[in-house]
Amino acid sequence: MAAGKQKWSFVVAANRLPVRRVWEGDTAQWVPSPGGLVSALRPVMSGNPDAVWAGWTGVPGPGTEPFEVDGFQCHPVGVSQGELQLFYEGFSNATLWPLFHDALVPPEYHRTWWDAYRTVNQRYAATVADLAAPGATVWIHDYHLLLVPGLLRAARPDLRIGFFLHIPFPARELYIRLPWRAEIIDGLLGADLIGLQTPLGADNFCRAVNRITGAKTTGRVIQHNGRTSQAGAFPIGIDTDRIAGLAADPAVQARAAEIHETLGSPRTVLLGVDRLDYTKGIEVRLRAFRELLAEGRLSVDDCVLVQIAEPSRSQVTGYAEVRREVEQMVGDVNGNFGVMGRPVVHYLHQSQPIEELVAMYLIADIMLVTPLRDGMNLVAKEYVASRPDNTGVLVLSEFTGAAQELRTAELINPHDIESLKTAMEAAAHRTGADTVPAMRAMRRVVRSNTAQRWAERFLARLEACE
Ligand code: GDG
Repeated sequence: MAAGKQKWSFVVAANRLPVRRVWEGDTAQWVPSPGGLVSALRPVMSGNPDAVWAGWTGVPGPGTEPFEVDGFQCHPVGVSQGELQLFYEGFSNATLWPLFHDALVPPEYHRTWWDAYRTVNQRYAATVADLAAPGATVWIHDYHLLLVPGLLRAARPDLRIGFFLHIPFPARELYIRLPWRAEIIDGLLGADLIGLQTPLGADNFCRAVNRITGAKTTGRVIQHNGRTSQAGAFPIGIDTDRIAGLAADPAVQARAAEIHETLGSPRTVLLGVDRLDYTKGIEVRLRAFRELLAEGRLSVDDCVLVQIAEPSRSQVTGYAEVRREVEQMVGDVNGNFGVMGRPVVHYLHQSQPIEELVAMYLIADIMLVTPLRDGMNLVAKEYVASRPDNTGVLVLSEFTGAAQELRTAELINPHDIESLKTAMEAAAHRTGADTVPAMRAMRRVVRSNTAQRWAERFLARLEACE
């Protein structure tokens, strides 16, 4: 059978395929993308002759022929340059992303963006409808594809459809600002199971459904239009073995020692690792650090802050501004407190290989995870998984999904700078041994809820849906 005509009993749809294009000289090849979703789905997808992944390649243009990478069957969905601006940068990242993150920047509502969003969602739904075998299981991911479950249900009532939202679902009062709130709820209710990162996300979703459709929801079971859907909390994990394996790798440990020396072998290393995004609270931690230095509560003689800010969505409203703000603050701290040849903040606006990130996790005495809002935050979990000696302090925002699980972190409210400063100062004065019980408890959590377990739990619940 030609690959394009094959029908599959398990179909995943996400904005991006699980691969990225890597160039070596003039030749390009596809390699598996790093990241939680790819690791989570590897056991059920890689080498499975009945599973296919539909998504965009990352290169604008029409969909190309299906291909295989590392055992993943990939079915490209085309997204044009114009759609990229309206559907991806526009509706997905300048309407839904800010609205679902508590409107930290004002969401923009444009009918042309919505039209493109609907068109691209229709294309995904048609692609999946064509790929799925009778009675197949389909798992759709994230805020780019909120309409797909409903469109797919209309075309293929025989399918078992799951949906997982990686970002928060906002409070009903915020959600109802969306001009297309009813269409989106209808889209999601095409799924048998709607997974959210946290119980709060699941409850917010049910309240929005109730307000918009009048549907009865009992214990997160929703009856609507003669169908039953369920919502549930499925906190995502990381590939713990992979991260722990890197942390135990002698080459990564040697690199960690090298970085520590390059930084001037400070007594305390504070670290932030984030996509450069206004939700991540990067400027909040820099401000707290600056004030602690100014007040003499931390000293440049023994403290260094490293901030990795992976470039992200530079074309989208709000991102250039947060970059300017962060970089201004880095310049300000270094200008005021740095010593010749020894900056106090080391800032990299560059993507780093995962080995380099783990080397940094290994030398970080204090990990700063201070988002104003975050669905989960995998960096917090990666840090914990990279601490085999059970030391280190995780300063963690209450407004992350991870805070629901990592209860022994130093939980802070990023809007309350004094509480953040107190937590950072206290962390800097703790000895390694003091930090062991809290870290050990977090390591148990991260080990028990891996990305693979998350996928198993979601899929088991989906299979159990009536
Ligand atoms: C969304 C939700 C949810 C970061 N910099 C580099 C790099 N990273 C990797 C980290 C981590 C991942 O990217 C970031 O994951 P987060 O969870 O922290 O954040 P989002 O990208 O916003 O992810 C979030 C997640 O989906 C999963 O459901 O937790 O709430 O917003 O794995 O290590 N990786 C590499 N170089 C970098 O410079 N290789």
